[in-house]
Amino acid sequence: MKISGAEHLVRSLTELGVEYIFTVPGASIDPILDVLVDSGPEVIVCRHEQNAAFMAQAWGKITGRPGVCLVTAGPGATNAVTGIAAAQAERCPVILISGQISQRIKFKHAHQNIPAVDLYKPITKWSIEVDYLEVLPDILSNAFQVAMTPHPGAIHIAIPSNILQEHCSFKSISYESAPILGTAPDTVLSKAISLIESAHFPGMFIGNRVTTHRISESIRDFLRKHEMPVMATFEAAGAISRDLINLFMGRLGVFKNQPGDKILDKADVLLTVGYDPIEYDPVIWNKIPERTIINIDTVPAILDQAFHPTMEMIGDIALNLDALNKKLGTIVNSSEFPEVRKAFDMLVERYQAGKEYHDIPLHPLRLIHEVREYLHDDITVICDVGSHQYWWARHFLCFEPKYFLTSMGLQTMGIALPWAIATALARPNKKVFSISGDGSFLMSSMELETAVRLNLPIIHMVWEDNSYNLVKIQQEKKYHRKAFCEFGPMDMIKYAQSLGAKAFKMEKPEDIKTVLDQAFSAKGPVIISVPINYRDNAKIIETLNDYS
Ligand SMILES: Cc1ncc(C[n+]2csc(CCOP(=O)(O)OP(=O)(O)O)c2C)c(N)n1
Repeated sequence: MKISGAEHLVRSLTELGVEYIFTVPGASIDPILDVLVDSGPEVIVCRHEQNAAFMAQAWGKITGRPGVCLVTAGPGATNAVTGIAAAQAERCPVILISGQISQRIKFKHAHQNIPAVDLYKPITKWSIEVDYLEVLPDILSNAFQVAMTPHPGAIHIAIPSNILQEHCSFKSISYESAPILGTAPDTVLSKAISLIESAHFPGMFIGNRVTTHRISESIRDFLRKHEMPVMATFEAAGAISRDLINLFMGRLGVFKNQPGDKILDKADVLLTVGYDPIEYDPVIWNKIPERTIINIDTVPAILDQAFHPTMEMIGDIALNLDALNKKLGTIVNSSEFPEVRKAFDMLVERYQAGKEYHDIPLHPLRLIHEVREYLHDDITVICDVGSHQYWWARHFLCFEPKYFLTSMGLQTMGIALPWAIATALARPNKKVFSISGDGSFLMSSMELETAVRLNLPIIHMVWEDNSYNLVKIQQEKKYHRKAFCEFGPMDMIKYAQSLGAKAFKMEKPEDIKTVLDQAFSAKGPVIISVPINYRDNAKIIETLNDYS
């Protein structure tokens, strides 16, 4: 039986296991939407294509299967750019399907005609237009394969309107999973073992590619047997479990000023595991590029003057760690060195100090401390981009992979609420806790209506200071004055309520527990509006020597 191009697409996506399509409608994709009324993945109607793409990104990040975003030709395709660039930068499998004008009029300066394939080429792994309906299922299966093959990333498929209307018989190709990788050869393993066994100060630096349960478990097993200090990037949150907290030197990124940065400088043999330089440029953190670096990853590192590993173990990260774990003999236990204990004590002290801040407006560390004590480990915490991100990413302890999410690749504002929505869908019946600054929130806050419509259990906290603070503090450091970083106040409570959400104000330490109780017992999305005390924000960007 012959079916239309739109039906082909929906059937292929269904057979590929797609559960949700994040979309904003448009005439060029309405044949697809019409088919989706009767069958196929559940459609999530979004309020901006950028957010639809962010949702698809978070779906890909959490599930490991591509998130699918469907946008209309022209403005729909241009609006999705930031979300797709973020997915590509942060190695999340995503498939963007865009409508396209009919092939017959592509040569013309026609309505909503943009070179979408060219637009997406530099920011995706693969950007292609479907020229023949017969190959649409083939293109989709390949798109799944390319999106999921290391390094995962974004795919763009443009489908001209005439192809959606054509008919032919349907034949799909299934695609189950990314290729299974193996361990490095024995010679490589032996070399790594001899380097680690002769280390005077072994250390480990983990990056965003370690946040699967399997890899995290291998890291944990390795560290239980071979103790050494471990530093993490922001997106590597959760890989280290509670029982190994003693070895954990905190999360690092962009500004080299954390206790863990000092330990990173000390290691003479450094194991970099699933590390992606996009999160923390080695030019900043690696002032001693000639030291021994053993890079354990799925594909070889991009080399530069500051990061050219002595050797690499390429393949399945977990299997390579397991192989090392098994064969490694006695090594120096650098986790007991005084400088390591000092760095650890500083982190503990900083965390414990949280409860001593009695400021009104509330101090970031007080909030983070109380929220950590309040939340169960199975609640995903998602943080937007700005000064608030550095407070949370550095200080919020998380012990499960992919339960603290933030954007450190593209580091784009506005991700928190869309990611929270996708997370609530990916982890049904679990509350999601997300945080934005007032600048980031307003970049995607229209999706609060989406969250309300879907009745999702999201508690979203907004830190309000009426400024783009992270930019402001850097200007003040560089130029001794601020430039164009302030904006006006708004009534966050009324705004949230106007979109149908519940909203609470949190102003003083005594409010914290009460408001969290109210927010967590409410049904559907909740906004917590927090006037924030940013008196200590200059410390976020101080240099390493500014503290002892
Ligand atoms: C889409 C986007 N635009 C601009 C920036 C540059 N930028 C980084 S942080 C920031 C300020 C964020 O403000 P807010 O969300 O209020 O957080 P705060 O820094 O005040 O905690 C800006 C403008 C960015 N990262 N992403």
